[in-house]
Amino acid sequence: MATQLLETSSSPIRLTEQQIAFYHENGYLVIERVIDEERLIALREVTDRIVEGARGLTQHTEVYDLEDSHTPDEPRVRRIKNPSKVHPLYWELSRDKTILGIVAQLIGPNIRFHSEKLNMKSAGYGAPVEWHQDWAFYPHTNDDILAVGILLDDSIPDNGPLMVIPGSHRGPVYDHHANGRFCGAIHPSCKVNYEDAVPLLCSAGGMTIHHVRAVHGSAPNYSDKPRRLLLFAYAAADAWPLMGMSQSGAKTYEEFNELIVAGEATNQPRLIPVPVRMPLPPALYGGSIYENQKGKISSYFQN
Ligand SMILES: O=C(O)CCC(=O)C(=O)O
Repeated sequence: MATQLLETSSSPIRLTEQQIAFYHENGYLVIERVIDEERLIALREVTDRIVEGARGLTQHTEVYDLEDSHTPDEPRVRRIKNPSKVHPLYWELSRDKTILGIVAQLIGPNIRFHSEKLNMKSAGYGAPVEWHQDWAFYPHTNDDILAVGILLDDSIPDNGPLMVIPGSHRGPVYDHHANGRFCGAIHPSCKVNYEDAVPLLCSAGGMTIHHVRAVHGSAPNYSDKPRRLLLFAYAAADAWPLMGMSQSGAKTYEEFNELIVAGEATNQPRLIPVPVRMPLPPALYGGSIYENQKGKISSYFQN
């Protein structure tokens, strides 16, 4: 696996030719030391405070996706939704020049922010995410789209690291339906080589990248170490969302263009021959991937 040591924060990070080739061949990359210690500590503090805000809640909200075992007295947060709308530290990170500079080397200089979440995977009970392709949730006119994952904690074999199946981004889009509805998890009948999966191990402050078509998932976290992963998805500006602009939260064309975080917008989508399945009819359970996947037929990961 490609784990690389590069310059720290604020300064640009230039990927080597090998790293770029590795990403295109395998559909993922791990880069150590992207954000510095000071920022990491601040992010963890902010995150702890936000989690504490889930005390007293009895159901999911616009901000919190709750573990099934959550209670109002013992808050258990599975995900902070749209973190950049919740705290400016996350917003700054989503527009960070070092991160966008890395993304530009993989999908080009014109970049649109697509979506985001902070998956908590808390020590002892953090929920699994069943195997899936992000592409099944948000197909576009081309697949120059990726998700960056900033590690707030070390990602180690035991704490439910994100796992990717190398090369799967060059394969089919698998069936993510169950009982005639989208469920955000790969159907058990699909032939996927799960035994090839690679855990994206990385120190806190480092970053994972996975291609929008890469098959990925993660096991529950029964260890005593948390694994918080802040995920930002970015698309080439000419990748047009087949499900419409609203998937990125944009109500108008102007709002859609406000999501450009580097380079320029375009009204000329680039079309390439990529396999697509629409995530329709929509999932029975909405709100997050964890809820979507409750519609699945069988589980790969035991919860
Ligand atoms: O947090 C993880 O391990 C998986 C994240 C993911 O794939 C998702 O939330 O869509």
